[in-house]
Amino acid sequence: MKFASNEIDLSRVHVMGVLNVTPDSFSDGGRFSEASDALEQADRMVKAGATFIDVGGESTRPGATPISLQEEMDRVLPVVEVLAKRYDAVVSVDSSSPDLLKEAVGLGMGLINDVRALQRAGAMEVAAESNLPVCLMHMQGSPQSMQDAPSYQNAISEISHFFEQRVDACLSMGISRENILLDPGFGFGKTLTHNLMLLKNLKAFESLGFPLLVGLSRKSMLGQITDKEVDERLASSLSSAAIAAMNGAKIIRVHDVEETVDVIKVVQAVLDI
Ligand code: 8Y7
Repeated sequence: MKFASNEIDLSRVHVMGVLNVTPDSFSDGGRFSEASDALEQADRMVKAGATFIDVGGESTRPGATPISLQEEMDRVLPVVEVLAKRYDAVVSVDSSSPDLLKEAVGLGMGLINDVRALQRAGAMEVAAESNLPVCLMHMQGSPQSMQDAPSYQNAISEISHFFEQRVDACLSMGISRENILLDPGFGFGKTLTHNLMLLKNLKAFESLGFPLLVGLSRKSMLGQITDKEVDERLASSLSSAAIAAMNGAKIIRVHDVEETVDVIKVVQAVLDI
């Protein structure tokens, strides 16, 4: 798949490093809110072997207060520009805002990572115009309310149905089939049981024919299982990365890039035999 100037072989498993440029992001506590701190963090992730760096300025943590578009643009765009100039890694942008995404195209963004699956007015048009790959993530509800009472008759089939609908909408807007990735959205309107079922049955989504991206790193489902705080979830994050990669995920979105790269090397070696 071609991400701006970068051709990435998605028959193999890749690591995406999370770069939060949001002051209230739950796991970094805002330590990387300053652009220069963000750049140091990005530097470490690239050197540790991240294929993608996912830059985000809006916290989608359950219950987080929405920020203004101007604030999101001020945080994200300068970082995207510098990273795209400085590194070979693909610069992914975690945003649902069409105006921001439009600006980011010209600054070297390589992937649109939209947790709202291009459902905001104008977002699909920007994605189509950009010719860039887009990750369509499933979420039940909105970040404000999604963890109130997640409910499914059958999570796998409902999420698959959502994917089919969003893919059809994208294709009819002129987004190319070759530019679509899917993500079941761990923790986005899902109970622990839903999340575990999705992780165990990830291959069901693989059969839709699009590469899978997943994010499990430090998420509350891991805290529920291990009874550990967010800064004590490295081992559980790594085990979830290994399971996801064994079950077909091609891009694993994580905070701890160096450790996850080792895990993925082991999984890839097994997959290659
Ligand atoms: C995901 C994500 C977040 C995810 C994709 C967190 C932006 C919450 N999670 N994007 N973003 N998939 N594609 O805990 O699971 O990192 S934010």
